[in-house]
Amino acid sequence: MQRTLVLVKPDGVQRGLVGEILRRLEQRGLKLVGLKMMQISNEVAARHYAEHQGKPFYDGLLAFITSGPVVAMIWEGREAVSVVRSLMGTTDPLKAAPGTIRGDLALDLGMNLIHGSDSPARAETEIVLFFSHGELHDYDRTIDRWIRE
Ligand code: D4T
Repeated sequence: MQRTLVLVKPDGVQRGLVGEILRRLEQRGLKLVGLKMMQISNEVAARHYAEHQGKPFYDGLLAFITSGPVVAMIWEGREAVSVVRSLMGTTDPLKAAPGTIRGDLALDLGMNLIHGSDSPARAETEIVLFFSHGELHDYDRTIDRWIRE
């Protein structure tokens, strides 16, 4: 079973889209194993977006992600990383397909509502960056027998 980090970014919180985004992930059958509202520190933001350091949009990206509270979540399921990425839509909402979170709810690359880990290896790093072990929940869902064959 795979786990992935999802962030509802500050624009999603401000626009009241936390419930809508959570609903889409939940209804797909993914299992929520961690959830919290938090303000991302400059240090965590810099580690999270280290791959973008030096790019023209880096400073704006850090200012944006630390500008207000986010909702951080860990979702579990088969192929959870790619399932979440496909539900999110492509990075630029203008190019994101209708039916995806970004394709239905966003318009701007710098305000693209949601983050999802982009590989299983990244997911493992990001989960540890955002959550302590005690904040993650192992539990059985009776409904899983109707989601997984
Ligand atoms: P995140 O990491 O936020 O989930 O987005 P993606 O995984 O979909 O895309 P990314 O890492 O390539 O970009 C990170 C973040 O930077 C913003 N961005 C990106 C931007 O403002 N201008 C740009 O030109 C690019 C490429 C949007 C998402």
